[in-house]
Amino acid sequence: MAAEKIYRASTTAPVNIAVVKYWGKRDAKLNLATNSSLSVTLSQDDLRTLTTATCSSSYTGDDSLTLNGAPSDITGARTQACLRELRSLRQALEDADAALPKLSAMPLRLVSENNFPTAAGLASSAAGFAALVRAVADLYELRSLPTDLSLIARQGSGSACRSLFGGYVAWRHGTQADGLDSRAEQVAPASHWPQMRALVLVVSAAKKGVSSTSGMQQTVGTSDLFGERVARVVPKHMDAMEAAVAARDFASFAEVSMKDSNSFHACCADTYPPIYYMNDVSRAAVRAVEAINEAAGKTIAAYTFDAGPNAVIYYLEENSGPVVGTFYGLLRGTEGWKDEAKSYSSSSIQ
Ligand code: 2P0
Repeated sequence: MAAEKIYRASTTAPVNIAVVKYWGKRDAKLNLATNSSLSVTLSQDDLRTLTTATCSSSYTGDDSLTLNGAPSDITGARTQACLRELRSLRQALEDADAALPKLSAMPLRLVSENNFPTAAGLASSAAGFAALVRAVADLYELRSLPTDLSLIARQGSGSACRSLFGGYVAWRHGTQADGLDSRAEQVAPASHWPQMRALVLVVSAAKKGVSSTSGMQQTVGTSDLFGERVARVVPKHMDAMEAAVAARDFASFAEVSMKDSNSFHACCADTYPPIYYMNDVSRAAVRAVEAINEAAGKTIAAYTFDAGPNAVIYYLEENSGPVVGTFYGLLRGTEGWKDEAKSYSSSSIQ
C-alpha cells in the first residue's frame, strides 16, 4: 500500500515594530485593543519566523508545535482559537466540494523557528502567530485575504495581525463586540518610502520580566494616565502618523514615534505597581538620539521601545552615517554598551 500523503506548506512572517503602540484590551479573550496602532514591518532578512505546517492521515495523536527545536505547548486558548477558526474555514471548503481531501480531520504538525531571541521584546509573538496562521491557511488552500487572516492572527497575539502585511500597517481597534472590525490593513507599501531604515539594538536578549499580556491588563486596571492616552493621545498620534507617512515627512514621523513611545512607557510607570521596561542602556539610547538630532540641526533619528529594554532607531538611508556611526561608536567605546548591547545590522523595511 502506498504511504499516506503528507500535505505541506511553509511560510515566513516578519517582525513589526509599532510607532503608535497597542497597549490595553477591551476584550481579553478575542484580543480586541482599546486603541488603534500603527507599525512598520522590518525586512525578513534580519528578523523573521519560518513555519512549516504539515498534516497527514498517517499522523497519530493531537496537533503539535515544535518551536526552535523544542516541543511547545499548543493547548493554550489563543493557539486553539487560531487553529479552530482555520479548521472551520477548511471544513466549509470540504463541505462545498466532496473531491477535496479531508485535511481538516487530520492532526497538524507545526515546526517554527525564529532567527532572533524569543520573548525579548522583539515582537516574536507577532511574527510567530502571523507565520502560524498563514502556514496553516496555505496548507488548507484557504485563499483568504491578509486582512481576513489578520482577524485570526489577532486572536493569537494582538500585534500579530499587523505582521501579515509589509510596509506601514494600521490595526484599527474597532468597536464591535464580535471583533470583526478589529483588523489590520496596509497604510502604505514599503516602496512608498524606500529610504526608511530601522536599527535594532538588542540591549538584552533575556525574557522580559512582565509579559505584555499581563502588563497591559495591569495598566488598564490601575493607570489614570492610560484613560487620557486612549481618549486623546493615540487618536492624535494615529492621525499625525498617517499624515507623516503619506507625506514622507520624517521629522513628523520621528516626533510622533518618540512621543508615543514616551506616552506608552509613562503609562507603564503610572501602573500600580509600576512596570519598567526600559533600563539605563535604553535611556542612554534616548540621549544618543537627542545628541544625533542636535548635532544634525534637525530630526534625523527616532527611538521607540516596546515591552522590553531593546531600542529600535528609525532613520533614513541618507543619514546612516551619523545615525549608525554614532551607535556603533557607542557600542564600541562605552562601558555597559560594550558588554550589554548587541546590534543587529540595520534593517530595511519590507
Ligand atoms: C505593539 N506591544 O503595538 C505593543 C507595544 C508591546 C508594546 O503589541 O496579549 O504580544 O499577545 O495581544 O501583541 C505586545 O503585545 O500582546 C505589543 P497580546 P502582544 O507592538
